[in-house]
Amino acid sequence: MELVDLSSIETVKTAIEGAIGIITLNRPKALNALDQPMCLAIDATLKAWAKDDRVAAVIIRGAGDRAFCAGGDVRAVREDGIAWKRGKSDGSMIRDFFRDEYRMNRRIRTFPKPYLALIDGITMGGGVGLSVHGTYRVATERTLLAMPETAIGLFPDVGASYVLPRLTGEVGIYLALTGGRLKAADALALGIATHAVPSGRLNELVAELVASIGQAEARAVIDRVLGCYMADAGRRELVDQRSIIDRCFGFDKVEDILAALDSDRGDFAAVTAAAIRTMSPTSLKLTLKQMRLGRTLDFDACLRMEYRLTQSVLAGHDFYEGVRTVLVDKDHAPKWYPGTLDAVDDSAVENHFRVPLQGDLSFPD
Ligand code: QUE
Repeated sequence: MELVDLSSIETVKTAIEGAIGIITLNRPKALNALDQPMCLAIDATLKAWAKDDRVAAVIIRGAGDRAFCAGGDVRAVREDGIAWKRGKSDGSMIRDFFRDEYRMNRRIRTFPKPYLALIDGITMGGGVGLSVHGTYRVATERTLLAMPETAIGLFPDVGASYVLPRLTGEVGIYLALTGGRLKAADALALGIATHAVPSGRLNELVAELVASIGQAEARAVIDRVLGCYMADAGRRELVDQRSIIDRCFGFDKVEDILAALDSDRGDFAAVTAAAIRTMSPTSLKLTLKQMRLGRTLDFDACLRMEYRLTQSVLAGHDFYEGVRTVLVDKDHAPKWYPGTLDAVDDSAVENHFRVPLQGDLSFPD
């Protein structure tokens, strides 16, 4: 097991100020992308703070001025996967990174004290998992939030199969398939954010919370202080499209969703259909099935389903191509395989949902 002291890694800084435990993601050059040691460190910290009487609440934020957290360190996962396919790695990162990330997501969801994420800047994929399962999500005018995994041959994970299908109407399915980006106003309207505060006031907000939270009544104090910092979140953009989204994304086949979008004359439908057509066909089909199933499953079962999917997706093709085209070569010219929705048959989709050879995700504590 782990021999390093997880409470003191450079990429995750922790401190207790007043009665608040503060976690700072500290990989600003990588937009605070999460790697496995960071997941383990956050998990261990929360496990300790859950029982620590000095800590009445937790704040998590990102270092630097661009991102809260851009996602998982998928570049590193891709490299380990390539080495594994060549017999040059035991593939432990593929098995263990997602396991440890999802266990951390569950730790946040079950954390017994108020947990507040300052989602200032880019908040995508794993960054959504670090925030949306907690008590409070504070957005700013710089928030840009999305689940963009279908663009990298993956699927929305970190509990997205629990959260997205429970959003109003078909908006969550739209976000999952297109990777659509939300700003503060839409995130707030959907309940993905709970508050909107000007980015320039976040340090002041943290200082005021540190000064005013005692051991008891942390929740009431946080509610009151956040209320004082609430700002106008700006214009909602997605509301205007709600009827199109609900009309077009209610189908159980991606082909039917595209047909519905194609039969709509508006710009939004055209732009949306074009965006979907750039995504991995396999990812699109997995994602839609995952979202429909997730609606019926509890949180742990959603994480188990997602873990199963990671193991089969990482044994396949499109994740490697997707990370290559978006993050390595940045040519944005993916060659998906299979290359069309037609060519992805139902049995191939079904197979992705099977229990992997190494077994299901478990939750030891
Ligand atoms: C989809 C994703 C991710 C992504 C882009 C996508 C993702 C992720 C990153 C990312 C971005 C900048 C970095 C970095 C990672 O981009 O999960 O290390 O510096 O982490 O289209 O899922």
